[in-house]
Amino acid sequence: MTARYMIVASKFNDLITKHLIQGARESFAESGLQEGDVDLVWVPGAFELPVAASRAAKSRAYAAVVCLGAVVRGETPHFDYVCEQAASGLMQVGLETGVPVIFGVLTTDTIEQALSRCGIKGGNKGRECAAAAIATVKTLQQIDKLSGR
Ligand code: INI
Repeated sequence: MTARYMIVASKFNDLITKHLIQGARESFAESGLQEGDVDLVWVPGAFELPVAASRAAKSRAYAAVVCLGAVVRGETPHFDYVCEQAASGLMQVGLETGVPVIFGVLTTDTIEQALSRCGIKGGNKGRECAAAAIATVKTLQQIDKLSGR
């Protein structure tokens, strides 16, 4: 059976996240996955990514969970709280469940910087994250094989 992947995307700054999703989907397709092998759900903002990633990982239905979002620095310290909690929450989910959780959250000072990382003006972080998900799943399979699990 082909491995299934989950994309969890943040609605906040969805102008950016839609492009990250597109990049991730293209990369999954180039690796031979069918559209039906990749599910997508939305959360309101990057702060909510960890709880959704946790639910997806604990379902055991997905080989990896790719989390996509864009946090753009404003005038308040909110930026730092959202970024730090999203990053540490996602790391925690990956370590607790053993399911690779990929951090595809752009953290930038300006929208222009985010645009240049979502494939509009430059590289696409979503694309990179899908490739990281597949590579990490393969590495874990290799470890299981080598260790005789
Ligand atoms: N969420 C983001 O994903 N990006 C942002 O830039 C952002 N800013 O700037 O505030 C943001 N905030 C919302 C946050 O993620 C939560 O959804 C909200 O605090 C409710 O928990």
